[in-house]
Amino acid sequence: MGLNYDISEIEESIRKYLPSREGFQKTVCEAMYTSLSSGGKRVRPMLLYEAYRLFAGRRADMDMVAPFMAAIEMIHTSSLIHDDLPCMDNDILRRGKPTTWVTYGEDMAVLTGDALIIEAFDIMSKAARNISDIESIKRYLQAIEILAKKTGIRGMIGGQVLDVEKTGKALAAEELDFIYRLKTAALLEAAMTIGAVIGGADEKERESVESIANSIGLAFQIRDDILDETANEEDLGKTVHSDSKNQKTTYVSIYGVQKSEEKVMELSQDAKSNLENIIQRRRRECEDYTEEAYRTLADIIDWLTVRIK
Ligand code: GRG
Repeated sequence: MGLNYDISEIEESIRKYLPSREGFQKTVCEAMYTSLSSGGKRVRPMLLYEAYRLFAGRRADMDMVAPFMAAIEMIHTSSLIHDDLPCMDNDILRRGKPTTWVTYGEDMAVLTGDALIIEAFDIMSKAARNISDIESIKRYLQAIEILAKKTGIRGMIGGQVLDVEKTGKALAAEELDFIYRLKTAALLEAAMTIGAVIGGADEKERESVESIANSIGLAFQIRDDILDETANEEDLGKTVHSDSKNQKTTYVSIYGVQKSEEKVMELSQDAKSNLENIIQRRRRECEDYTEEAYRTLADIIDWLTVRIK
């Protein structure tokens, strides 16, 4: 099953925030441009935007969230660049192209990843500076805080730390769960909660959205493990069997492909029914509620459940 979603507007808005490719630091600016323009499903900006629309309703305006959509894709891309480095997974193919370190060298790849993270925070803080009403500024600051938390040691980096330390070693179930929640689910949680916060979700709704994104994120990582085991390099656009090559314990290596498929289905089903629960009140009480974002989010969850790349 494919997803009928036009990502061209998302791509266009991300490109708008990239630095110009000139000056003595041109090499890294080019590597930032290349890594961000070379495909990718754009799942995180997509989820961010749809979660925003879910709560903003008819007031939804992409300009309100565009800086965050660009920022989260930059941070995600930085993590892929660093993850592919020889000192991490040592992979040579990503999004159907040679990895950043293969094209630009290890030194430039480290700097490109670093630059993307810093650029993301620059874009978000500038966006906060450009708005005048206090309520929106508060929401923007909360969004920046969420992204910092979900990227750093309490999020993606924290998960990667254990992942790296445990390479080649057996993992306890709680360690595998920790790695998946932090390394992968945290950034999807950031995407959806940032969208919800800027769209005007209250605290309880924000927490529910975070828990839905957590289920989507765990399902996403397990699906990633399945694809690493079963897909071919051409379809996937990245190195396959990377986990076994790097002696990684994964959900698939413990439970097998069949059980992993079932787990993905179960988590996606949970996410969809919890999503249905939280929008009941919106449907009843919010005058400008629109059904479209909910339907699109449900379609995205279905698509991610069976994605082939
Ligand atoms: C530099 C912020 C930063 C972190 C460094 C290397 C690292 C710490 C973390 C690695 C995190 C990581 C790569 C987790 C795996 C998540 C995952 C399944 C990524 C694949 O995402 P897709 O399928 O990729 O959305 P596309 O190419 O479609 O964007």
